[in-house]
Amino acid sequence: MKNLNSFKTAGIAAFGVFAGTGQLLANDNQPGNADAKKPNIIFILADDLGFAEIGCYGSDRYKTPNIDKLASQGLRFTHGYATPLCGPSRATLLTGRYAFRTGATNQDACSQVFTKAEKAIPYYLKPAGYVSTCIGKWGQLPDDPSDFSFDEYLRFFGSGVYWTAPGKKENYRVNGTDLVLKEKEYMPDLMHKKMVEFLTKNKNTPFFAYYSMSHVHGEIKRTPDSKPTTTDYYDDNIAYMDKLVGKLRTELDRLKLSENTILIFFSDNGTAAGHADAATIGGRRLSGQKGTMQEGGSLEPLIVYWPGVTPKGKVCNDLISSTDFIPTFAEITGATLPNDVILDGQSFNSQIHGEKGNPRTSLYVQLANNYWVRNEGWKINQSGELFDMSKAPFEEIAVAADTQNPEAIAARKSLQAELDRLNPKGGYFDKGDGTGRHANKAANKAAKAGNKPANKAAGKVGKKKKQKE
Ligand SMILES: [Ca+2]
Repeated sequence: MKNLNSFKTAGIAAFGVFAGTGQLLANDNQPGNADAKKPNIIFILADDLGFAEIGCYGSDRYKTPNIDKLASQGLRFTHGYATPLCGPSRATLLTGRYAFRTGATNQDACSQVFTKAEKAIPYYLKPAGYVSTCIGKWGQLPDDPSDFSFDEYLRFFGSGVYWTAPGKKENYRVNGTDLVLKEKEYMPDLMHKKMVEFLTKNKNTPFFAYYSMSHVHGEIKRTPDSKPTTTDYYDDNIAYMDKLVGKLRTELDRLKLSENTILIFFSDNGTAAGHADAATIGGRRLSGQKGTMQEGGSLEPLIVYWPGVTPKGKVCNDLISSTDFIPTFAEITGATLPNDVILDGQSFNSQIHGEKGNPRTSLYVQLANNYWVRNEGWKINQSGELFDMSKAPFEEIAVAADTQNPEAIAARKSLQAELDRLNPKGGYFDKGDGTGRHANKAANKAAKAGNKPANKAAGKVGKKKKQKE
């Protein structure tokens, strides 16, 4: 575990090494115990929140006491990965399938190619007796959460919705009814209220809640707690997000739901460019940021707390992909997964139970036609470029094509074999502008008019209106 050793030598206490105990913890909620009440799952998904913006991950600047507490009680992962941009990330996470299979290769493709023919997490949990809700962001994805098997929802449109304003009313939708956010109403507080309603109504039924936060996606605005003298609202937004996690836990306690509820905290992609330099650990920022193919784009905070099950305050360095949630949830809930659909994840239920399990040996991430596979120490991309990850997540060192290092040669061979096995080129080909943001409709239109292949025309198109991410 070369890269993990580097964490230790860097003196970052946040990166402890978790040695699996192999001990099966006694708990009535063990999967397979037919007499046990099935656990609830609350999946908190922050937006654009990076790895280096959480206290327990070693953030120099930001304080997140409630999320840190969750980690100190539960299990904290140091190698949890998502797709580096909002829409494609959510499509991958919710379906458990890579973009070359679903077509969700860029933001626009998420609404144009990715369809409700793809099945999302609640589709699999429903037959296992779970009711589900989606609260918050559904931006970039097509249709409504109800089209992806959520029983109920509150969704807003776009990203980073906080306040309505006279010149810019914020719309949202609750179970098919369109509403307008009132003046002085704060969307994150409204979402919290909706979550409490859902928990109260379903306290006696196993539930899955996808809590898709507005924080900390831009445009960053003041929070209800911001002081009149505050000038940096970003710090306030991270603090408010953390406060909402604490408020949720207070409500779970009040409703006596805490003991049988699995709380998961994750983010959809790394820190946005404007905030990446401030997101440091031990004075160093991560390589890359949101929208890039470096660690700063995809490495996320991932914390799982299941009272009585997750080992207390442990750290797990196994590679975890956002595609892994579906098989993990299936194992926990007893849900059946189909044989005729390729799901890319693998369960980490064993690690959640404090066992060694069968950790991933490699992990895949894709955005547009850029992709990579990495293992503990090395990473290879779509062009066959190899990177030494021993100094990741801060540095990714390019390895010369003619390297004679036997470790590098072996890594190149095994990682390339994994890419060949996945065969991304055999699936959907991204026809966007290469950034993962745009489908570049203008280029496609021009290509059609000029009878040229869209991919060749794409390079000749000028600046397009920037879409909200
Ligand atoms: Ca995002």
